[in-house]
Amino acid sequence: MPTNLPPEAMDKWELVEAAHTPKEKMDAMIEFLKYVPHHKGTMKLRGEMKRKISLIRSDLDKKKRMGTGKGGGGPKLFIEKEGSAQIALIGMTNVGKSCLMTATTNSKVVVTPTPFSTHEPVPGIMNYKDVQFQIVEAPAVMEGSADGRAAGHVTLGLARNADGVILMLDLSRDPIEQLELILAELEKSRVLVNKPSGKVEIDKRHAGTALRIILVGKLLDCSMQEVEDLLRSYKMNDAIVRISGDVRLDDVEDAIFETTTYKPAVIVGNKLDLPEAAANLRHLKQYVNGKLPVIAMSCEEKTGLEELGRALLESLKVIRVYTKEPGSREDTGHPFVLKAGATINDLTKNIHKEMLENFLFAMVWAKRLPFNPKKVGLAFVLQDGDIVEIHTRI
Ligand SMILES: Nc1nc2c(ncn2[C@@H]2O[C@H](COP(=O)(O)OP(=O)(O)O)[C@@H](O)[C@H]2O)c(=O)[nH]1
Ligand SMILES: [Mg+2]
Repeated sequence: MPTNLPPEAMDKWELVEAAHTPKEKMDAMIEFLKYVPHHKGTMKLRGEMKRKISLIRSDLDKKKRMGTGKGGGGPKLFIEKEGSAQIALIGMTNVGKSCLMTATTNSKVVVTPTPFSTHEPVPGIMNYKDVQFQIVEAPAVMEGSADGRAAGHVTLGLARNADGVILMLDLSRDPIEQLELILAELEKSRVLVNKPSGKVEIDKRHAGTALRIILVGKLLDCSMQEVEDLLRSYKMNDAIVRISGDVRLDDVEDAIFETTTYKPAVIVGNKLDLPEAAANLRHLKQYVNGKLPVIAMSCEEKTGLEELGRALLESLKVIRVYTKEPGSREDTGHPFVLKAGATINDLTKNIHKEMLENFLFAMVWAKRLPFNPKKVGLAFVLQDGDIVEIHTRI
């Protein structure tokens, strides 16, 4: 549903885009909101703006408190990323999130039958086959989290900021109800776990050039002219806009406000050791119907942990590439974790920029090759488990 904003709102939006500091941005957003009419089509936008305003506000408050030296910073909103990927652990209270943290990571969290005992995000590192996942336990989700209940802005902010999410359910209670509640709260804060059919990317770093729209996909309910008119109405006169897949005019507007983000997700059904759990797991799998991976486990009995590691690796689409010094017989044992589809070029750049300048060739050992090792160039596409030896001029 389109927002159909009045021209005054469009003018105010230009000030949001032009803001230099968080405070300026927050003030401009508050001003902008005054001109956004209340109707069904603007609900999403209003919600998102309020969320952003409250995030900036609590950040500024925290800085102020720390600046004057009075009291401690309040709940931590974001956790510094560590390891190869950050995963937000999301679930209702008492499903076993803290238990999963103690079973898989080095973190010291408290497992208790008391509901809502984890108020702040708690990070821990989980090692899986040489990849380090940073798991962050988020405060429990409940109905109304997206509107800020029970530290909801912390929980959903974490999900938005992470590289992926674990949706954790208690299999001894109705898992479908829990999943629907979590997905509804995530969706209200515009964090989606199912791949969108299309993508709109707006690159605003091209001030001074003309507006360029590159269409590789299909516009479902509008023409190119309408897309251009919409962008210009928000004063986007010098951006590069890439549209791929199936896209609606609504998606273009979403992209202008940077509202929707997509996160890879793994569903975890916990407490498989309890009665009813097996039957509930069957219902859950039927309901999810292969759209997301479902891992069953018992944190208490420590089963299903291996499967979780594998599912995370697959959903995040990362690969492990091992390197070896020329002349050495063994690889270093510490892989580089790269995005699937990465090439020798990406790997070399990752090791050292100078290495790329002096690159001669690489030797690759891989199961899929008929002869090992194979001499390759920068364009060679790597796969999980490949071993590489890079030869340079110096
Ligand atoms: N039977 C069973 N109980 C579990 C399991 N995992 C957690 N629990 C229990 O569920 C309760 C809540 O666990 P906790 O990890 O604190 O949940 P959180 O609120 O999601 O962090 C505790 O009493 C745990 O002992 C499990 O796999 N099986
Ligand atoms: Mg907990």
